[in-house]
Amino acid sequence: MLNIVIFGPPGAGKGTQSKMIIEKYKLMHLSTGDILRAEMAKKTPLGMEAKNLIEKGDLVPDEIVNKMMKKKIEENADQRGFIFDGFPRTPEQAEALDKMLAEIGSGISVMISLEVDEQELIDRLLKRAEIEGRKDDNIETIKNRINVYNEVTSRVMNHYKKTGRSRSVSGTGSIEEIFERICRVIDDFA
Ligand code: B4P
Repeated sequence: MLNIVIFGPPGAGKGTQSKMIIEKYKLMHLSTGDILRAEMAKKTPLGMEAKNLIEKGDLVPDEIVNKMMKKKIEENADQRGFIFDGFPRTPEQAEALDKMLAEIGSGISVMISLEVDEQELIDRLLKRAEIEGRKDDNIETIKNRINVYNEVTSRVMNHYKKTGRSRSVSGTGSIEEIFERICRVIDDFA
């Protein structure tokens, strides 16, 4: 299997690039943000629990997200591979993901971290707010999401650095240029 973690702060372009990666490499896209927003739209118990946390820019508890992802991985173990977008977001989630993949005889091929400076992240998310109207794309929540990334999520990098399977890519420039940089990394590990 080819299993990729696409990593980076909110607004780095994870979702944008994932859509292009799945087309080229025929992988399954697993975005915890998208799955949680779908649960919120259906007003399921999980969605109702996630709603307040997401709208404040806080993380949904590890046990909820891990359980949700374990189910998706088990149901789709016959895929060519996965792109994990927005997951793992804590070191605990990273360890849980290793176990989930080991259970289906697989593992992470590479973690790609998109590097974008903070002002550019804020500008992108405020622009998206005008287009999509996502409740968590307002300045107060964006700042909290960036803090959560700096305080908690950035520690996930160390997990993959230890295995030698992490690469940083500049996430600034045109979407196509960034995609080319990402493909070069994937082709090295595929
Ligand atoms: P996510 O949905 O993962 O939100 P995100 O970090 O903002 O990334 P997204 O993929 O949407 O944006 P992208 O960078 O592609 O998470 C939302 C919330 O869900 C979290 O805050 C948390 O509460 C919860 N959650 C999710 N996963 C969780 C987990 N594992 N554990 C706990 N809680 C979890 O793009 C942003 C914008 O930039 C877009 O408008 C795009 O068009 C634009 N853009 C992209 N590339 C560009 C470029 N090169 N130039 C200019 N603009 C660009």
